[in-house]
Parts: sequence; C-alpha cells; structure tokens
Amino acid sequence: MSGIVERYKGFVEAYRQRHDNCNPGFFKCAKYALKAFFGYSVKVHDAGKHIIKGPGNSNTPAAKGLDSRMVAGMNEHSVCRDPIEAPEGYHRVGVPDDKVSWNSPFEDYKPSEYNAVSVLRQPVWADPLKPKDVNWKDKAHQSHLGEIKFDQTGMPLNPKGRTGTEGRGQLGKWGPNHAADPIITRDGPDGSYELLLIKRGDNGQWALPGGMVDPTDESFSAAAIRELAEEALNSPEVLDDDIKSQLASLEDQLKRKGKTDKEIETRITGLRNKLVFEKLKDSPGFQQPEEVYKGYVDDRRNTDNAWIETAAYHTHIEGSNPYLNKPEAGDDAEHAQWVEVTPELVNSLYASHPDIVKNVPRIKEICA
Ligand code: RP5
Repeated sequence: MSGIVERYKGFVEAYRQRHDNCNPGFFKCAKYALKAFFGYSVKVHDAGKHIIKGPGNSNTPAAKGLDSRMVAGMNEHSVCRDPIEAPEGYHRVGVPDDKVSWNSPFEDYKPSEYNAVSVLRQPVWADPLKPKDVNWKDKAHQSHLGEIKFDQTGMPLNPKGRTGTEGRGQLGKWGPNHAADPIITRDGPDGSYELLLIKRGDNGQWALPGGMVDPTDESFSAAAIRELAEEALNSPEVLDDDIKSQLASLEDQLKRKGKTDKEIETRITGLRNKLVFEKLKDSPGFQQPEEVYKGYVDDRRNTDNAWIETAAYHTHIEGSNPYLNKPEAGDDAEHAQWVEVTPELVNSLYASHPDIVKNVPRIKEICA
C-alpha cells in the first residue's frame, strides 16, 4: 500500500511540474494518477490550459515530469508518448526513453490497439481496414523521412519509434498522414513581431492554422494556403463583390433545386473557401511561400502505425493584405488571431509547432 501512496505522490509531483507548479487539488491529481496507472480515460485539463501566463514551457519534456524530461532530442517524440496528452479513446502504455527505438528489445511491450469509430466507418479520407490493402506506392503514402519500415505482420512502423498505442487511432491513413502548415507573420506595433494563430477546437491549444492535405491539393504549399483560408479567414470582410455575387448565384440555383438549408450551407461554405483561397494565393507573398520545414510532427494522435508529417511555409506580410487584416475562425478552429511572438507563446504551441516556427529567423532570434 505504501508503494502505491509513494507512486501517487510521484504522479502528483509530475502533475505539478506539467501544470507550471499550480496546486491541482486532490481530485485532479487522483484523475491523473488513475489514468497514468490504469489507462483510465479522464479529461484532466481545460481548454486554454496551454496558454502560458508566466515564464515556463509546458511543452518541453523537462516540464512534463515524464520519462523524457532530461533527454536531449526526445522532445521530437514525447507528446505522442504522453498518456495525459492523448485524445479520448487512446490508452497509451508507458514507453521509457531507452525503449522508444524499435531496435531496443522491449519484451513486455503490449500496447492496446485503438482505431477510432470515425476511421473504421471508412470515410473517403481513410485507408482500407488492413495495411496490406494499402497501395504503398501512391503519393499520399510516401514519407518525408524516407523509406517506411514494416514489422513482420506488415504493419508500418512509426519512424521515431514506439508510442504506447497500436492501430491508427484517429488518423485516417496507415503510415504517414500528410499535413501542411502556413506560418504567417507581420510586424506588430513598437518593433514587435506577430504570428497568425488559431486556437484548436479539439484541445484549446494555440496552433498554426494548418490541416491535412487533400488529394485535390496541387502541392503541399497550396494545401497550407487552403487551410489558412478555411481555418482563419472566415470574416465577411474578405468577401469582395465578385465573391459575393458568385455565392449569391449559387444560393439561388440551389434554392430553385429545392436543396435543404444544410446542403446549401455546405455548398456555399465550400465555394466560399475555394474562392477566398484562389484570391489569397495570388496575393503578395503567397505565390512562392518559403518552405521552412518538412518532416515528422510530434502529434498527440500519433500511434506506432500511423503518424503526422507536415510541410510548413513561411510568408511575411508586408504592409496590409485585405484577407489577413481581421482573422476569423472557420472549420474546426475555435478562434483565430494575430498574436505577439514571445518565447512563452512559441513554446506553448501545439505538437511540434514550437520547433517548426523557430525555423523563421526572426522567431528563432526572439526565442533565443
Ligand atoms: C498538426 O496537426 C499539423 O502540424 C497540422 O497543424 C495539424 C493537422 O491536423 P488537423 O488540424 O487537421 O486536425 O500535427
């Protein structure tokens, strides 16, 4: 019994470190300990917890109080091993740092498999149920990290190692799931520097306004700009007369055909996003956005057999761009806003976004 009490105390301490030395209270700690001991799934944190008010970085392994806390380089594969960060439905088993690599024997490693119902229903964006039925030669399944390795049963293996969960989790594809991220910056008042961010609808964390690449996207950079339009440019102010008249004529057509309000809304949103995207990509700075990252993302949805990779593109807005003056959230984003770049903000961003945005020299300089 005393061993359990000691372990509980250890988890309380870990919780405190994770949450910037707050005093979490008995029940929050108990929930945290339950999940860590038994994989019992409870929500222990509120939306917005990642906004850091003082110095400190809850995203680094050191702040997590977990296995990886003192290990250099482990922060590229630590969020996706963290049982507390995992979305509902994931039950991660612990993977010590020295057992992350597939080359390290780990006989007791028995992760549970998780495939979200939304994926098992086989929507258009999801792969077949078994990896053996995937066309591993198609473009969507190529990894930025080179050749994909498979285990003896034909399961693709996460290139960064074990995550504590098998299956696809919430991800649609076996192997790499390609995302694209826009990094949009501008000069702020009094010599400050600003970054266009969204607050994610799923966990309330500040993030780049990126998303998953669609088969219809011409390129990764086009996907990043499309996502920007969908997630952050929902303000009516971005609609010029040309867009307004095209939307009005589609609405008339659909009404004449007797379409339901829901169908009309979906079609209008689709056309709106497409038209805003087309105008935005022709606006200054977007013709050739600079690629600053291509690789793995330490995303909380990753598993042993499915993971997110991204390509990130930087555009600095000189002067005023009518599309970007007043960001407004769309799609699954909760909020969109220009935010002043500070080390605390950058280090609190979602998944690998802290490291990704530091590839922009000015952001790296501010965070140094
Ligand atoms: C991150 O999740 C990527 O870097 C990208 O920003 C995002 C894609 O997922 P959704 O926003 O579509 O959920 O890993």
